[in-house]
Amino acid sequence: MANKQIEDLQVAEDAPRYPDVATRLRPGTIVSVQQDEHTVTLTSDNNIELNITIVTPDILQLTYTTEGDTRSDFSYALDPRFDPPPGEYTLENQPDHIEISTSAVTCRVSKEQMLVRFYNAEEHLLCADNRGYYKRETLMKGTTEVSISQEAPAGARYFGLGDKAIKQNLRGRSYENWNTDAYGFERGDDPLYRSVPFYMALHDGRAYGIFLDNTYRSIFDFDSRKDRTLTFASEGGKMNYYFINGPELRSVAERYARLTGTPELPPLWGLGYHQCRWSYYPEKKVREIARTFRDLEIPCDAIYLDIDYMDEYKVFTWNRNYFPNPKQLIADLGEEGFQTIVMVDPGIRAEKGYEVYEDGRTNDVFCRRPDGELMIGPVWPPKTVFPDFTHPKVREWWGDLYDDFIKKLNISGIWNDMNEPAVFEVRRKTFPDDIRHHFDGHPCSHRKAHNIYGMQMARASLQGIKKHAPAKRPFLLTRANFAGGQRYAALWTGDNIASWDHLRLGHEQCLRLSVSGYSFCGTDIGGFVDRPSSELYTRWLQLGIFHPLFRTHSMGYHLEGAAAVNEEEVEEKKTKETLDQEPWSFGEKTTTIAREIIGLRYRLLSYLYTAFRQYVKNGTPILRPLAFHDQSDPHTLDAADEFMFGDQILVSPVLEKNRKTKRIYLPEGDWYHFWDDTRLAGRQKHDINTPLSNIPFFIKAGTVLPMRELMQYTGEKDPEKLGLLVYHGDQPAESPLYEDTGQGYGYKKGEYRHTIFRFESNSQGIRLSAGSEGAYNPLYNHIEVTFIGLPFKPGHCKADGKEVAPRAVKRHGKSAYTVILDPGFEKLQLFAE
Ligand code: MIG
Repeated sequence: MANKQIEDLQVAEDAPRYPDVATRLRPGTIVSVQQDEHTVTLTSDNNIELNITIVTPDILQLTYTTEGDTRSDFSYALDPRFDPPPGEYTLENQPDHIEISTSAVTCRVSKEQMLVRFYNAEEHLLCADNRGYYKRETLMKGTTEVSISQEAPAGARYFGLGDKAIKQNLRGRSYENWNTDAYGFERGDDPLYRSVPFYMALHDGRAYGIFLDNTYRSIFDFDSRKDRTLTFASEGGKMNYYFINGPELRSVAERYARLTGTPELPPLWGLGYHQCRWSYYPEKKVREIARTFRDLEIPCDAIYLDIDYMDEYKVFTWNRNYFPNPKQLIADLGEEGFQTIVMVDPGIRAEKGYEVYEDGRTNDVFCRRPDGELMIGPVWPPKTVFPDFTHPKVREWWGDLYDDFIKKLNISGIWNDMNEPAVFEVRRKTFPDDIRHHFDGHPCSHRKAHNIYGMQMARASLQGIKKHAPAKRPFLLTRANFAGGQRYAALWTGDNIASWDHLRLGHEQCLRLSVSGYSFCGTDIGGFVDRPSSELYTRWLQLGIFHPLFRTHSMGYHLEGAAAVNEEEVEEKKTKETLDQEPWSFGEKTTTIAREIIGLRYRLLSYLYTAFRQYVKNGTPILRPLAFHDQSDPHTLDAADEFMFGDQILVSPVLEKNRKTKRIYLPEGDWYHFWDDTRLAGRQKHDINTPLSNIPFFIKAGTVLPMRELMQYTGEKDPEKLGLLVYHGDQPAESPLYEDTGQGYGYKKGEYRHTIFRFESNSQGIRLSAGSEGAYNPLYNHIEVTFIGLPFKPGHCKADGKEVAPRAVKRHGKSAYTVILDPGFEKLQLFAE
């Protein structure tokens, strides 16, 4: 019920006045029910309207409006390409409630107070309002809160919410979504760089998700007061949320990712190893780093130029002392197989005569204060203006700035930083609330646009890169982002620290991001702030193999977030210690291990690429906590370290110092220890050794694991062979393999090959078949199949009707067998002797 704090005041001459007056609204009784093809509209006696829209049978959208709400269904988060058939629904008007049902869910709304409950098709209650919808507005500020309070039943667990730096289960605390430059953040710090107002709940073995599509600062409280209440709230706008049905955690994550979109396939080199540093300069240094990778035979595909390549931090310029001929440098690096990625910040130096600034003024692209003045603030340059990326014309203008970079200089990748947007000197670290934004034709203040500023910057950058190099697959990295921004760019978790806890945090954050729609993520390997020990660096690099973005980065001599560094201080520091963080900077032993680790990533690239394609197509998170593998097994819920990398690899990284052994949990199925081929039973714990030389990971029995040929960079040469490791299992199993040229868009015209390997076994032998579709012919000329864990000694072997001879080989002191096959083989049978 509407409850005005101050009501029925007699306006007398001496009527009291107040600094502000608040109105609190809760729904009264439903007095009208209307329906059209996909939406039911319920209206209460105090004029609150609840619209329930059937998006798909598994996804319902709920929006609440009150008098004064300007209606707009505009959303940056939703993927415009997501256009599924909504499916049918039925509506029942019962004495005390309204019931809306699809084939998968029922949404029941009580007539008193409009309380909402969701049930599955078997009528199990999944999710229920306790106090339901609430809105607070004040005379001076307008809407200050829209929220929904639901029950948080005992035992329910909560996942998702983007990049929060805590363990998986969100329960017991509240979190804020407000993009923040969080240099040197620590465990539990909140908010961080990005906002993904989406979470998944798991209760009684059933999962569902809630996505709050509202860009204002939002608060998610997962029973922080221990009163079994979950509240999600925004500081403005409309209550607009999606209920996403499961029952598997995995399918909730997939549905969310399809609703908000996935990126295109990256270039294959984007999944290679990347080396970064704040900053490699001058040019000689960049060449030396590149050369060293090749000399030491440590694979690497990309090298980054951080802000020091610019002239006085002016975006789209070069410091000609450090980089006299960028075109030549980039071409030479390209010759050696290095892609160059450069940083571009949103802040533009406000300086007469600087072309980008002048041109931006002419085109009126910069953010303004309510009274029309430009928003000027300090970032790297002392006076900086900022494009309003929420304007389509500004995005186009911005995209065109990349013309020279992409076309003339042949830069392969762009790195967008500081787009929270970050502002120096003020404690608030960003724009004032009242800065104006276009918001694609829905003008608003920064309160509404803040959280999507970085996302729209990434969108503008991507648009420009693609426009100016339409034949190439783009590579873009961004720091800030919002739900749906995974469509535009990869991201890294920001300015972390070289500590053991940060290694664990990075692991937790990447899992969390991945199940929140954001698979293309990684951390600054080794830590951005401070220097890791050789052991910490090694363990971090090992975890990095299994993060889609695989990049070492560090701040080097840039002290404590200082702006331009004093050269003398740097020189002094250099003589005292080295802060280098290249794979060879930690002594010979570590260099050897690093070479092996990075090499392994390159051999696993076909597997990762296949998982990436599955993510692009179906929204399947590449990284998943074990609960997403088998939520019916309570042990998976507590497995903090173990995670799935794709469908068939389980990883248990070493996240602690000096660990010689580790107790791990394996879920249902049988698993092979990658490093010694022992077969381990699932649904139990195992003690394993954890030598520094490798990271424990396990392959599901029945898997056909593709192993790419080792190369120094992804496009070094045409591979001669593809390896297939066949891990024997008792159950039939399928393994996908996706292949294409790794670059360009030929795959969209059918130039790809998607193969499903089927593995079956019985007491007489095994059968392996391959079914492919697509017009691409892989470049290798043979396949080397290795059978691991055979429970019998092989006798004869037939491939597509022809006899082939298995060769016995020793692997990790155990016997395995290999056969050589044609790339197009369809059926192989291996009989027991
Ligand atoms: O305030 O460009 O997170 O990766 O090296 C520091 C310099 C600005 C922050 C990024 C970091 C980058 C650094 N930038």
